[in-house]
Amino acid sequence: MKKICVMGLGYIGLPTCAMFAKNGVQVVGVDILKEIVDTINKGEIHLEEPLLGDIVKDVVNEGTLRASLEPEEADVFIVAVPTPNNNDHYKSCDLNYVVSATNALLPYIKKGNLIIIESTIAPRTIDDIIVPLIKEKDFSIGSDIFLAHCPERVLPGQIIKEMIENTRIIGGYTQRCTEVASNIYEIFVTGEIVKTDAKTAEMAKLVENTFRDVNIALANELAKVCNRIDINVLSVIEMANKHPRVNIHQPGPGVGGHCLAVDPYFIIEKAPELSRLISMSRDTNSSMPYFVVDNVKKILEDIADPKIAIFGLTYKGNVDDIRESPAIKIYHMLENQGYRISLYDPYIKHDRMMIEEHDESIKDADLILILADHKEFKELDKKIIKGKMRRSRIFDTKNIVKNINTNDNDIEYINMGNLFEYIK
Ligand code: SAJ
Repeated sequence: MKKICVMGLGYIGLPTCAMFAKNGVQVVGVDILKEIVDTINKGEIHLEEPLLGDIVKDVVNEGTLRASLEPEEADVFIVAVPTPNNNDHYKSCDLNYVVSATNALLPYIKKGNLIIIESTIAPRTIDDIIVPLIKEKDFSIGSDIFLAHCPERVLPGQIIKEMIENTRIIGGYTQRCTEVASNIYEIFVTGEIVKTDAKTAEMAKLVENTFRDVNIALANELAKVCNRIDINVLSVIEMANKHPRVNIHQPGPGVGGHCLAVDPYFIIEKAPELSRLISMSRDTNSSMPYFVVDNVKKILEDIADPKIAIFGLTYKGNVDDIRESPAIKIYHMLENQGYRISLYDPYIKHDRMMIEEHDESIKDADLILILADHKEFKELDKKIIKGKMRRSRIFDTKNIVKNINTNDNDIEYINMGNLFEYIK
């Protein structure tokens, strides 16, 4: 059986280690942070993801997974390190971690080895950046050693299930590389294995998230337009989506996370003058926190020294992840403008932020501002809201509340649909 060395033990690297180890492969997971390495060697995990903790515990106990600060000789090397945006004009792809992880593993490479880059990378990175690094070692790629880009496409919160069941794109530098890499994923992937070349795989991964970002931007733009001309955007989207070939996404307070808010820029950087639609969609989605703050101001215009209870700070519902979260941005903007604010989020631990209990957070508040679609917000306790708030008003930017609606007489319920009635 083969041995695999995985560089990076984050949201993708660790589940990848766990899945190979669970299927009997010897795995060494490498990370630069000692705390992470120590945690995993104890059979514990440092991030929240259903099912992952149990699998890691088992494979560490069985001895198939081990963590280390240094890479070691193996048959297959997988690079799964972050690729943030550079702080430049186009927010281009920062390849520093990918390049340094690749350089770190090169001294351990032998003839016959396979290197896989799983990190999301700008199109042509394998051809233009990684191949020259490997060629410096005098290896011939496709015969001595093999190289492929195999992007992951898993959804946080269901990583294990999706890692097994999703279609997997395998983009080899040569056809032989594609074949060799496909054999590895066949160890645990039950979804379809799609074989292509490296640059097509790079672009396909970016385009998936760009598709979603552009469609959310359309929904957000429609929300702005409809509220300008007194039309309920949520009804419009619901109706339009009854057409069999229409699927408009949902408007909201903006787009967060480490994928949709990051990946489209990697396409833009390669041909900025040709990617106007992608660029404008990014701008539209990034403008939504300002739209929310402007309208909160209007909603609260008639109240002296208002208090806002923010419900949900994560970048999306039912996760504890606040990376690139538009909710955090909105919170800081409102705070800077002098509003009294309390925070409530059932997914965030109290010591991480000034999170209060539900009842405490809405005490004397004039507005509940919902910014994440956590399932706990579907049913709100009307009695407690009526009893505790100074003014019973909700602005639900995610349209998540189901037991209170715009016709409610006791509680003023505002969402992206009827917002125009409150901001004139
Ligand atoms: N959002 C909206 N309106 C919508 C849908 C989402 O405003 O109609 C917002 C969410 O609230 C959130 C953001 O978009 O702030 C992104 O959420 P998401 O659930 O669309 O996606 P991510 O970033 O959690 O994960 C995406 C997934 N990609 C696609 O669905 C095409 C996932 O499959 C990828 O693996 C992941 O990016 C990634 O790693 O690239």
